[in-house]
Amino acid sequence: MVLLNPSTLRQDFPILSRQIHGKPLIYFDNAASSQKPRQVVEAMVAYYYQHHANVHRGAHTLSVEATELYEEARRKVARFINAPNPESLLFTRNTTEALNLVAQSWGRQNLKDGDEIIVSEAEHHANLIPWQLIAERTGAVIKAVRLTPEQRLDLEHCQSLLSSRTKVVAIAHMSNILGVVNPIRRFADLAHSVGAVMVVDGAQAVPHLPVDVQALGADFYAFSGHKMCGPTGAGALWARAELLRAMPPFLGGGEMIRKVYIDHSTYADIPMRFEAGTPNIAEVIGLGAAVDYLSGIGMQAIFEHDQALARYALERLEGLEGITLYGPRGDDRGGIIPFNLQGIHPHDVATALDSEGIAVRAGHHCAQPLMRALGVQSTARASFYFYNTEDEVERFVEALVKARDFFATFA
Ligand code: C6P
Repeated sequence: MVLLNPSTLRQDFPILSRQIHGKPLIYFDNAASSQKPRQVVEAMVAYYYQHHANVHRGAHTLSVEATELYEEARRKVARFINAPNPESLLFTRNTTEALNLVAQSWGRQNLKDGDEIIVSEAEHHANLIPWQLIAERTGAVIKAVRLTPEQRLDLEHCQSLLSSRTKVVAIAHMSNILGVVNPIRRFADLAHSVGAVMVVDGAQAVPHLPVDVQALGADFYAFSGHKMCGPTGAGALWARAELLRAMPPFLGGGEMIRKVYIDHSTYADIPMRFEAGTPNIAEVIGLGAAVDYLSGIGMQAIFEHDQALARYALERLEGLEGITLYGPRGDDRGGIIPFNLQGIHPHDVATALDSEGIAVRAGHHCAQPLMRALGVQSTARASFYFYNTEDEVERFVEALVKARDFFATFA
């Protein structure tokens, strides 16, 4: 059962009325980036037309207004993930920058030779390469939690990797490929049992399900605005305030200081210590509007809608000859469907779907270790959001059948 009424919501998204190759657009690439409603674009336009000035710098009215809009967005985004206070919500460009901030700033101060960082083999490169970079500098070692045969993360394997050397457990809340929502609370309890910090890559979770960073037991939680109806260029890192207060700056420059001398400086308190330079003011305000928009729909309703579409798509696709579907089945599965059609390169599948107006992603999805674990080089991937419909899934299935039959003529 699909719970939301996409036809009303779709009116907020002008791009969804576009035609692609003469066919109505079906946008199934939401895991890469979501579309933007008018409300978000209008909030940014209103800011530029009426309030633009630099923030935290001027005594003049426009600067005060811009600062208030920027800080109001911080309060909104913090509330959205149930952060206990807004100061520990830092704005970054995206999840990637947020995770690099944690690895470089916290990691440089807290990791040493022989320490261990636990990730999983399903991580996006954004939650792997920052750890490799800091491991190279500090001598820390990276270990990976493997998948169970059902393609869930193996908690028992994670437990077996833990020791007094474990300093970080860094796991995605929701996989960008397998679509599974990982049991972060259980990973956090494991991490804390050996005194490690729990770092969560929330890039796919915050846009699609209710997130409560306190209930999850996260120490650091990173996400991107552009996957949750916000603009590109605005993301966030939430962290426990005491961890942030003990961390050195990530970037240096204006606004992050208290006193500056030629050869040394003292630094501002959080959040400013981690927001050097002029921030993406309009984008942050747009992210605040996105949070209002999503809250108006309801995150539980969005998750159930995504899940209902995924169940429907899986039912329809299961019977399709030549298809391989990846990811576990169950209530922990969100709206992401990775698949391959036998004998057809995923890029050819994506191109064939594009000719029918359907946007999906194909490739390794920035998760090469996971591709290796699945025994493939790449997959195609359809990913849903609250504005997608069962009719669109139906057209997608028809287009896949057409593509499969077309390529079969060359086999
Ligand atoms: N995944 C996808 O098509 P950025 O690029 O920093 O906004 O997000 C990085 C990122 C981190 N973690 C996960 C789980 C992600 O899915 C992503 C982005 C997109 O799957 C683009 S590669």
